[in-house]
Amino acid sequence: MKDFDYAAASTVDEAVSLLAAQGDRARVLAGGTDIIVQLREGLRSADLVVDVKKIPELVRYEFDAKRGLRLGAATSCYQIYGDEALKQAYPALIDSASLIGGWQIQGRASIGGNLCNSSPAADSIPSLIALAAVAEIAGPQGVRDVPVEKFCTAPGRNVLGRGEFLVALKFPAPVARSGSAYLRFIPRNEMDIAVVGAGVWVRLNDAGNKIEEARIGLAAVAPTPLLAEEASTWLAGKPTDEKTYAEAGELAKKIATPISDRRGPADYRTHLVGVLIKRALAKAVERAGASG
Ligand SMILES: Cc1cc2nc3c(=O)[nH]c(=O)nc-3n(C[C@@H](O)[C@@H](O)[C@H](O)COP(=O)(O)OP(=O)(O)OC[C@H]3O[C@@H](n4cnc5c(N)ncnc54)[C@H](O)[C@@H]3O)c2cc1C
Repeated sequence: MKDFDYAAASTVDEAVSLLAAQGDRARVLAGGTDIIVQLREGLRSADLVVDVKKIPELVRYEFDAKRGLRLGAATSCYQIYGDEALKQAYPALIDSASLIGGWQIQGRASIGGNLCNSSPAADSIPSLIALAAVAEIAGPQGVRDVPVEKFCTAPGRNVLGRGEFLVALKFPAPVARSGSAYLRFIPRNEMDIAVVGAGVWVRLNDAGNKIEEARIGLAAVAPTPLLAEEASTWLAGKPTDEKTYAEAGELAKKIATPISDRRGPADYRTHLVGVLIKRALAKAVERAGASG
């Protein structure tokens, strides 16, 4: 591994100054489960690595049922998945946090790092998209917000500019009769990269027999994770039944442009989009408390 300098920022401003001074020769370090591997294997290089875990607001989260969730970008998966209130409010997020790597990885890996690594197959991103999370970014020009579905721009690339870094992910407050779920397909039971990942959020009518609103996020079917807009909009007003879920899956397949690789050929991945959306919708609807 090539030598690099290490600095631990203790404030957001300090991190911005350190990052801005080094430009694209600086890298942020959160849990290190991607970046350390990438630096060691020469997939990325850096002259300076800026550790953001000493910035208090990066490693904590605040949840209020009326205001929503503010998740510090370097908060590790293990910090959130034991929280019953979060499990109730944002089950898709907890589904994702619980299956990233194994326990050892979850002790280090952050949801913010998973987003900033910007892999097309990242397991948290479909859930973040489905839950309408917004990325709060700090930089030399101040703070800006970017919806997660607009964050990734290409495999391993995102909207972060010189001196910018992710401070927090902000989630809207949970609403009544809503539910969410994340499912992925992998050839093994665990510790594998998603062949396809699907995150779903739904809000039901008072009777619990129709979907009023929905959002679907997809991973591993395009160069970046996607919001399946047409399928999401189409679901509004539809009954909570298998036919609806299957049709939404068919619509979402239209935006899938997967590659073929050793984990699966493109047509298989496209087929999986339909299967996973159907199952994730059924789970999200059940969690939302559907009737009948
Ligand atoms: C054995 C193993 C199994 C894994 N299994 C899975 C899996 O099942 N599913 C899955 O999705 N992933 C998996 N991963 C990858 C997963 O651990 C990472 O994507 C993790 O979530 C990244 O978080 P981190 O805190 O470790 O980030 P780091 O490695 O510290 O950083 C990741 C990237 O994001 C940048 N970055 C981090 N934080 C910020 C920030 N706040 N602002 C700006 N840039 C930032 C870094 O510079 C780096 O480029 C696995 C990794 C390993 C080693």
